[in-house]
Amino acid sequence: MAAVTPAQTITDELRRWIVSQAEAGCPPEEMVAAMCRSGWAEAAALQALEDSLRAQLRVVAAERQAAALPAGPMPEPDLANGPSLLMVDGHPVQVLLSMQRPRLVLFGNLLSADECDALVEQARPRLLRSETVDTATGGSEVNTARTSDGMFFTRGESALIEGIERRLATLLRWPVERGEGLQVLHYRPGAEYRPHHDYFDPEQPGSAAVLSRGGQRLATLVIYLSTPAAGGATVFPDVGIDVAPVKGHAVFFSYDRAHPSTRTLHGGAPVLAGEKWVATKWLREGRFE
Ligand code: PD2
Ligand code: ZN
Repeated sequence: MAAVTPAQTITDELRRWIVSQAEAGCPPEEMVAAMCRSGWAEAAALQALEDSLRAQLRVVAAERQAAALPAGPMPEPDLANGPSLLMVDGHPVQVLLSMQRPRLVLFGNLLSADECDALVEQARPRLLRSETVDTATGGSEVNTARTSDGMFFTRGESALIEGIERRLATLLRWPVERGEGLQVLHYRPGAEYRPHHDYFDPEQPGSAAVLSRGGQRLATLVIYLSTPAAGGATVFPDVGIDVAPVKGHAVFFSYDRAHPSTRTLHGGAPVLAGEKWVATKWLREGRFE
């Protein structure tokens, strides 16, 4: 049995450990005994077990409900015939990996090396410390969970941007007007983006303002504009997937509901050496003006 966190707080890591042990058939008394050996009081360990497993039951119930619901149209590449190469507006894009839950596709050569370099050079003079949406107000704020620099292009603002947006719209079969402007992020060594979901939580008071402009986010495309020497993977902790950043590659993932059951929790692992540049495209339910 793997080691457990030696603390009395129920961290996400501890929750995942409890769920994985339970799924592997470990009896509850063995989990409690392991936690007690790591310094937990027995009553607190029992409570942590109960809370974590109840929360997991709610996730499973929501997943079952979601599976029974007819989904609306979603951004989605045409992989019906299992292609390893897609010709998109005359540009060859490799399909390197496709999985269903989370819905995730890894593309190769989505952008050429020259397109990546040109995007970086157009973004560089406009970079500012990245901000995230303040869930209370809907405004944006500097956040220690995101230590990159970033900027947004306006849709169609240059011939380069317009061409890339057209290619993404064709690839994902989603109109340009239903996409946010491309965001470029720059991570230096040590910079990271801690795990989060990209959809807006409808329960948060600040979400109304962002949802009023184009509706919910349905999908994300993270395009790698550089290959850092080490680190900087885009990680999906719910499913244990680390996508290595490779210049020109892109990871696409979609979420048909604003819920963790989509398994789209993801983050940018710290860059260990070199620099990481990405361009992110978010696709919305409605027109984003
Ligand atoms: O740069 C990344 O790998 C990354 C990770 C998580 C980007 C985003 N999220 C994002 O732009 O939302
Ligand atoms: Zn993200």
